Amino acid sequence: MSQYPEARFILSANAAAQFLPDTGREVAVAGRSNAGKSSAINVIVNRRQFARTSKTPGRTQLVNFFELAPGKRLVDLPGYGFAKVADKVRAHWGRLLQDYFESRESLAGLLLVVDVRRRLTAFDEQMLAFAEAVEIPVHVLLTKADKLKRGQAATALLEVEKALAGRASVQLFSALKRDGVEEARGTLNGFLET
Ligand SMILES: Nc1nc2c(ncn2[C@@H]2O[C@H](COP(=O)(O)OP(=O)(O)O)[C@@H](O)[C@H]2O)c(=O)[nH]1
Ligand SMILES: [Mg+2]
Repeated sequence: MSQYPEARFILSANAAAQFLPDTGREVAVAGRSNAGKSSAINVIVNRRQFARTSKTPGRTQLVNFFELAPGKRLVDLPGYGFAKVADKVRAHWGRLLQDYFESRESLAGLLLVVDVRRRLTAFDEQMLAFAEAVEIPVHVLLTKADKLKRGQAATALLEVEKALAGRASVQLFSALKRDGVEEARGTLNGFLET
């Protein structure tokens, strides 16, 4: 059962003019492509349909708005493998994200999805900088934790905690094993409510 039974995809935006009205509260979810963002969103919201939506070709480079409940939104931000994209695409991405972070009064927090095996990348540092500039809290999901042995995962968590140096809270997560889901949901709900 989804705790957001009315959750639905609303629209994809390629420019600030297309963003939804800036009312209520919303939480953004970001992650380098292939980090496991779509899988994390599905498990946290408990709606398989969300995966299909974000796998729609073309939408991975757009800002995707979902309504979880009246006045509460989840926003799936575009991500990519940092080294692979052309400068033009990266410039557009940067502008779109900057417009998003700077314009949204309703933005209450950021969930940053990071592959636990990669630690923090340049992409993640950029997202942390965007969030810091507008003073919103960030929670890092170190996902695919099932791919590491327990001790390795614990070490990764400590290393990332140290690298974050208080800029964000952080937890281990596995969409596959459904580990850390309650903690992630608690953080999402906290961002949407406070
Ligand atoms: N083992 C494992 N694989 C995962 C996990 N989360 C995602 N994946 C896999 O990683 C790949 C990318 O996942 P996806 O959610 O599409 O990543 P996105 O590009 O960030 O949206 C897919 O093959 C997923 O099945 C996880 O927690 N554990
Ligand atoms: Mg995805």
